[in-house]
Order: sequence, then C-alpha cells, then structure tokens
Amino acid sequence: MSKPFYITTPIYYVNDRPHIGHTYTTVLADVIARFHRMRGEEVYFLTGTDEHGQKVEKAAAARGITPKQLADEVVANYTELWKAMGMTHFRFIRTTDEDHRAQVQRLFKRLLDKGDIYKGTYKGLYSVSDEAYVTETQAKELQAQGLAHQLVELEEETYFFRLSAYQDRLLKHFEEHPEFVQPEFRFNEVKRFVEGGLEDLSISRTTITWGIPVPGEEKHVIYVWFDALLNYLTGCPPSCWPPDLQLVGKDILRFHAVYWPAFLMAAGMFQPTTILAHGWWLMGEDKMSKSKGNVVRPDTLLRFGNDALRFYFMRDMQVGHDRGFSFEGFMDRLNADLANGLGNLASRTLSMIQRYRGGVVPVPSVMDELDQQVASQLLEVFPEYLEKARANDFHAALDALWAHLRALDGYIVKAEPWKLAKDPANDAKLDAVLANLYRALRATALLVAPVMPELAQTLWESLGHGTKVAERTFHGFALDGPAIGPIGDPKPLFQRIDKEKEMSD
Ligand code: ME8
Repeated sequence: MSKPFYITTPIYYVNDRPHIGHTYTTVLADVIARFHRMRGEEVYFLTGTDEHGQKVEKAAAARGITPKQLADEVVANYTELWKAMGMTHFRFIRTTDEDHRAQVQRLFKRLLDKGDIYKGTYKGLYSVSDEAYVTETQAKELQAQGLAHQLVELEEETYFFRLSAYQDRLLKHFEEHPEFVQPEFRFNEVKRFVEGGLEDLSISRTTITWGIPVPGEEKHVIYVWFDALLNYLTGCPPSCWPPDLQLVGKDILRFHAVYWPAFLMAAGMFQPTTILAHGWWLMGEDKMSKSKGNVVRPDTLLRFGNDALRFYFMRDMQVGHDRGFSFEGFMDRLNADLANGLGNLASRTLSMIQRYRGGVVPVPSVMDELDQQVASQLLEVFPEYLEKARANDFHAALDALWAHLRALDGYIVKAEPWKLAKDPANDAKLDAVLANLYRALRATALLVAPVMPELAQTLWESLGHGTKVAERTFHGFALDGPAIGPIGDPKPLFQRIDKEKEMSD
C-alpha cells in the first residue's frame, strides 16, 4: 500500500475572521484533495489555526479579552465556514491543542540536546506585524513604505536555531529535488536567498507570554514560526509522513522553503515533496489583507453558491500568479461559464434526448466526420484535463474543458438536431449527435466533481445516474460507454446572476 497523499494549508492567524484569501487556499487544498481521492488515492488533508504570538496577544488586549478567548471565537468562524463549504479536511489543528504543545516542546528539547538549538543574545529591529526580526535592508524598505511604526528595537536573551549550519544541505536538497518548490520562478528566489547566506534564527522570546514555554525555562516562549511550522508534524498520523503537497501564499514561502526543511533536517525527518506557493488576490494594486482593511469576506460571494465560488477561484486564478478581484468579473465568469456555457449545454442536450428519444440515450451506429471529430476531441481533452489537474493547474485544466464545451455549442449549430429530428431518414445521424453530447456531459460531471461537488452531482443525476459521482475514479472510466439507463429530470445547474440588479443594490 502506498502512503496516503498528505496535503496541508497554512494555519491561519486568529487575529481576524477569514477573508477570501484564506478561503482561496483552503478551497485549492480541498479541490486537490478531492481530485486525488478520485484518482483512487487515500488522502489526508490538514488545516487549522496559528494562535500564539504577539499579534494575537495584542488583538485580544485591544478587545479586553484573553488570547484564548479571542482564538476560540475566531476558530469558530473558521470551522463554521469550512463546514458550510463542505471542506474535507481530516483534522483542524490548533496550535493551542495539547498534543501540539507537547510535540513542540519535545522537538525543542531534542534539538537543544543535539546542539542545533543554543542560548545567546539577540539585539535588533523586530517587526510586530511579521512576527520576525528584520534585517537592516528590510527595515529600510519598511521605512520607505511608511511602515516604520511596525518596528520595535529589541534586545533579549534568546534561543537560536543553528540555521547557518544548514545552508549547504539546503542547497543540496534544492539541487536534488527540482520539484521541491513550485512554481519555478519562486524556487529561484528561494535559492538566491539561501545562497546569500543564512544567519542563525532566534526562536524564543522573553517579551511575550502568549505561547508555548521553553521546556524547563518558562520565561522563554517559543517563537511563533518554530511553533507554527511544527503543526504539520503534530497533525499528521505517522503513516502519512512526509507531506506530498504544502500550499502556502507567496508571503510565507521563505518560512516553508528554508526554515521548515532545516528544522526537519535537524530532526532527521523526511522532507515534504512539494511546497506550492500561490499568488495573492489583489484589490486594485494591493494585496487583500486585514491590515489594509480592503478584504472581501466569503459570505458576500457564497450567496451565489459554494460551487460557484470554488469554480471562480479555480478558473480565474493561475496558481503562482497574482489576480485582481472584482465583483463584476466574478459575476461575468459565472454567467458565461456556468449559466450559459455548461448550464445551457446541459439543458439543451437533456431536453433533446427527452423530446427526440423519450429520455433514452441512443447508441450511435454510424458517425460522420464531424461526429468523429467531436468524439476524438473528448478523448484528448479528458487526459489533458487530468494531467493539468495533477500538476495542480486547474486554471489550465478548466480552460481546456471549457474550450471543448464551446466546441460542442458549435457542433449543435452545425448539426442542427432540430432539423434532423424532422425526418426518420436522419435517425442514425441524430443518434450520433445526442450520444456525443451526452458523453461529453458525463465526462464533464466526472472531471469537475473535485471543483464543484454539488453541481457535478446534480448533473450526474440528470444524466441518469443514481450513484455518487465523487465515489467514481477517473481511472478506467469508459468515455464512450453506453448510458446506464434513461436520463433523469433535468435540473438547472446554475441560476443566472442578474448583474444589473447586483450592481445597483
Ligand atoms: O501567515 N490572497 O497566517 P495568515 C491569497 N499563521 N491568499 C491569501 C491572501 C490573499 N490576499 N491573504 C492571505 C500566516 N492568504 C501564518 C501561517 S503556517 C505554518 C503559518 C492566505 O492568517 C495565504 O495562504 O496571515 C497565506 O499564506 C495565508 O492566507 C496567510 O494567513
């Protein structure tokens, strides 16, 4: 038995409610998790929250509550949202969980005994918003951006992680594992950073109290990133290790591609296979972020349906690149691809099968050139979709599939089934057209199931299946197999959004 496919999202800070940036990463992970299940793999999917550190301590103080109270409140926001959205994670890990605290302390102690962690003094500028000491260059950049107020001067006794000792081993690992960081241009940035030299990393604080104490020396609290990154270890049953895919926003790639593998090397553990850094959802030119206050909350979009939001995320964002969010673009995409594109094609096809063949999908006896062209296009687009999705590029996979759906619209226009239906002499030709359209829709329901689980199931049932599409595997799916029975009642797949009304509200 091969080990389960283990996928993770970052664990989100609990200083604010989720916005669509967090929602995007979790949706991407869920789509990939579902995709791997439909490849016949067992999947272990982990997400959760990052609850310690100064940011949370401050946000709680500002509200006059304890950090744990704040965390509990925000965690409920996350877990309720993920539940409403049908996320299929196995565990929601919190860094305040007892097993995590024990794990962090255990590993800290082990690395201390080994000499990878040692005690020293640190003096420098610390960025409160990044929860990290900054270099002089970084400090200048922040000052230039008018963000100097985020910096405080700190001098403290601290425990260091001997990161400098791992430079060569990290570079060697990068060299030997070209799939370690994706996309490639981000991997190059990481390599350049490590080639520039690594300093030892301060991993404890005496200035904060909200965190996991250093074992045996309670005045030191373990620095949030050492604590946070280890969640992937705590949250993983031993049979799942190592992670196959770790999703992160580009903002936290360095922590995941440099510190995290170094911690694992020190612990003598296997490395994750791939860390995938995606870009940001932007508002205008700016990153959508709670500190800028320019965020879109998922509930404003979820009223158009969970699947609609999932589809929009996967279809519009090219993983690795940034993408500007606009409500108008969101509505246009859904109307074009779901109400018109797929929705329209499905309702036309189903009503023709109903009207011309009493709901029974015909088995074609002959195919002319045009029919054959359409049939072979499906045979090509199916593996193409799977290959792109396997590379986590759902943007390209959906693009290819929707190009095929558009070609089918053209096929209907050319074949004119309503004319064929008028003369029994054209029966064989009409059979071929209806069967081709049916097969394409059936394959589409299967392929989009990880992206739009409910819509795919509705379509699957309309096509006459009583089973769960998500329980099928892609492997061995007979694209040109006969229909299993008469089609069911056509149900609308997506309610067209009244854009004018939405824009004027
Ligand atoms: O960084 N566009 O937590 P966080 C796309 N606790 N994705 C976005 C986004 C945007 N505008 N804004 C946020 C932390 N994200 C740490 C992580 S992991 C051991 C610790 C997503 O609450 C993206 O995945 O600030 C990013 O990496 C994550 O939210 C940051 O969430």
